[in-house]
Amino acid sequence: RMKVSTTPRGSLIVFEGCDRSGKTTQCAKLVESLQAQGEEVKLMKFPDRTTTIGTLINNYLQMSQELDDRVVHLLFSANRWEAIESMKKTLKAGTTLIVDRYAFSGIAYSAAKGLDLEWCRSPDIGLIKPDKVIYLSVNEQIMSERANYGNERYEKIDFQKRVHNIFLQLQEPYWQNVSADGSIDVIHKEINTIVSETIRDSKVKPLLKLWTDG
Ligand code: T5A
Ligand code: NA
Repeated sequence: RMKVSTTPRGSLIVFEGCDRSGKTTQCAKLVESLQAQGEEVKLMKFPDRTTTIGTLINNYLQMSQELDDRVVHLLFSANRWEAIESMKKTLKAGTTLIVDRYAFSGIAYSAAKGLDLEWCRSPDIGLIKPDKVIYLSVNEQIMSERANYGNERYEKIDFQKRVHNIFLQLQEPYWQNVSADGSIDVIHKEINTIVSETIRDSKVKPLLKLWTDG
């Protein structure tokens, strides 16, 4: 007889948003509070600049290298695919993944440069489908106040507005918009509630493929 694994799986929780919306800040606080609640949890971020592909992406973002828009788009996608087996393993072992950016950033930033949205989506079809996407949305006023952007390639207000508008077109039923205008702690509490529910609900659900299943 086949032995059926009974370990409840972990959840895939993705954070998306424009630059400086507070994703990294909120991911770190969330991981801390989930660990305090006794959850098995691991933090990841895309781009993962530590791999060979990630190094190419980093050079591009820091303007030390020019690449064709399509090339860099495919590199961002490949940087997710190279992580997929390890993500699957982690989730199946019961560990929740908190992921700072995913395929939706891939589409939003490339389409904001003028590439066709459906072309941008195709290389990421079949990645693991998130159980929840938390979209941190910042209003224009706050965005310009936090606009002491660094020197990376996409850190300009008008470009960020285009990115935000494309993110809005990508929303699906498993997305949750969270206003990122308030204090770090207020935003954290709202996120904590959403994520605790998601972890509870996804334990017995199968892992699905993004833009392929359901
Ligand atoms: N990209 C990414 C693509 O083009 N394609 C892709 O497929 C992917 C995955 C790098 C770039 O790559 C693009 C998108 C990006 O342009 P990155 O490495 O995630 O992506 O970018 P980072 O520079 O690391 O992060 P962000 O600029 O997106 O910032 P965060 O993480 O949203 O914001 P955070 O938490 O670092 O906060 C920014 C500042 O605001 C303060 C923080 O203290 C910090 O100083 N802050 C707040 N201040 C007031 N009130 C609050 N509530 C605050 N929350 C945070
Ligand atoms: Na970040």
